[in-house]
Amino acid sequence: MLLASCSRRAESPVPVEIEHEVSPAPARVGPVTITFKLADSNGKLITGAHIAIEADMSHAGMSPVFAEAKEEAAGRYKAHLEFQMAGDWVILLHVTLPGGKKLEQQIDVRDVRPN
Ligand SMILES: [Cu+2]
Repeated sequence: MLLASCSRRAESPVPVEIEHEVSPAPARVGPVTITFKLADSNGKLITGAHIAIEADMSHAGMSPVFAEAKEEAAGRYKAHLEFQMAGDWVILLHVTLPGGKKLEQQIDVRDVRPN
C-alpha cells in the first residue's frame, strides 16, 4: 500500500519586519493612507518589494477594497485606500520580495470611526 505522504513544500518563513502606520489616526471612514516600513531581521530596509493590499471588513457581505503600495523612499511604502464603512477592518498584505519570495501579513484596523 502506498501512503501518500504529506509533501507540502516547507517554505521557510521569510523573516521580515513590517511596521505600519494608518493616517488619520484613529482611522475614519473615507480616504486613508497606510505607510509601511519593510526591514529584514537585521533591520536592513528592504527596497524593491511589491505590496498588494486587500482590505475587508470583519463581517460578511461587503466587497473587498484593493490597493497597491508604492515605494516612496528606500524601504518605505505608501498606499491609499478608502474605508467605506465604520467598524473593524482587516488588511491583508501580499508582499513579494525582490527575490520573488512571497509572504502575507494581516493587519487589524479596529473601530474605524464614522465620518
Ligand atoms: Cu461593512
